[in-house]
Amino acid sequence: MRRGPPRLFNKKEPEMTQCCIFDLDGVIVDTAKYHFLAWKEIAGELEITFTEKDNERLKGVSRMASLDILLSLGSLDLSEERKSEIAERKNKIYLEYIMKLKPEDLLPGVERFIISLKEKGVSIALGSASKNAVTILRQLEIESLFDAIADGNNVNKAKPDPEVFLKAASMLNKNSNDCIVFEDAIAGIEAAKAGGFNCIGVGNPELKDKTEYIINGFDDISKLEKIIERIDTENIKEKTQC
Ligand code: B16
Ligand code: MG
Repeated sequence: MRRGPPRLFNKKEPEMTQCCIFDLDGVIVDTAKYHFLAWKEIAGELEITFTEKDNERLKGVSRMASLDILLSLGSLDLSEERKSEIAERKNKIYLEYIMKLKPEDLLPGVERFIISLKEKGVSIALGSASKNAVTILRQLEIESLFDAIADGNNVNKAKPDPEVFLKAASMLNKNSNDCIVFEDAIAGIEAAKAGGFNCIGVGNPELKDKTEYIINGFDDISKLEKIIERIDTENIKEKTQC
């Protein structure tokens, strides 16, 4: 029988967290402001009013689904061909901002936290809706920290479908309940829950209705470790009750 508190991240103990899956925008770097600026420019061209509040609805949502939301704000119905052209143009504008990203743009504490997980033997994956994910990781100089990358290029279904997180877990040969997902968007939390993942909400107090675990950011590693210990304890309880 186990004695004392559970040891964190012990790979020999199957109940322990073995993999952490990170969303990109809003968790590793704030690219939402660049998505907003690019969509705002497109909205102006289409004579649609588009505010920062509207932009909240695009977080975690794929590019084409974001365009559909924008068009619905202006009650516009366009052909698929025209929509592809607009999405491509939006991406060109967005990439101009992205190519200026630097390691200093990483959100506070996240790189140090990922490194501390790796030192404990935890596998690290990306689970992002973005088709630009690898470009962004390269700009931030952290691509080599990731053992697997699931993004808009290797999944078909957008969050809140769990496909992107299931893909990340399967790339690492892990089950959902061996993994913790870090997410800032409601669609992302729903995706993680639908896939049976443990999930920690990052930086958005509105997520408290969606998940019991919320952090402001990655600065407080001891708080993070306490949450992960609670998740591991719950996993142990569940598995020993089966
Ligand atoms: P792209 P995440 C998401 O990133 C963004 O939150 C969302 O606003 C964006 O529409 C989506 O990526 C697709 O991005 O146009 O670069 O393919 O939060 O899933 O990392
Ligand atoms: Mg996000």
